[in-house]
Amino acid sequence: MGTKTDTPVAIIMGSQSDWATMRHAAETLDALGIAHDARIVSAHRTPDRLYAFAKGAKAAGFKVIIAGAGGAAHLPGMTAAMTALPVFGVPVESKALSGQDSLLSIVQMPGGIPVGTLAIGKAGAINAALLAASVLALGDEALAERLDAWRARQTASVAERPSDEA
Ligand code: RP5
Repeated sequence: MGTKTDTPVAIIMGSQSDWATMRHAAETLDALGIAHDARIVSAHRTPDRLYAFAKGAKAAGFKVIIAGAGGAAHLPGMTAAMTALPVFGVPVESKALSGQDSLLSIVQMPGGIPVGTLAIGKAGAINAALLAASVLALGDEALAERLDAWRARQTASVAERPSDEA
């Protein structure tokens, strides 16, 4: 990994096919004004790329890593094995097992190597971004205010009663 970046969040995913899910993390970070860099890094198909990324992520300036993968989803755990940066894992919904394989692969880490595991699919991708924002907001008061405002808008958007039109 080359020059240092001011981009605090790396979004990595095992395949182009994961982007349909992981773009929700990117969009949520955009809404909060958090710079991010999205990359395809496969634990199985590009192991050397994974090694270079994970070993160099902290020195490159990243502060949080969001890692999405499906099926035999080793990407978040292998990344966490090679960096002490916080890693949030997003189980991508697989065709064969609806993402239950992804979820169990990501969540069942051995004690000592943590991956903060989110829900399967879009909700997990959104929440990974929000967790990344919460971590970064600890040292960034302006971001903390944007996050509070985002949550207040969400609260305000919930109607008191259901509508037939919705
Ligand atoms: C995993 O295999 C990827 O994270 C993806 O979710 C899954 C399927 O990949 P493709 O066959 O669509 O490239 O490594």
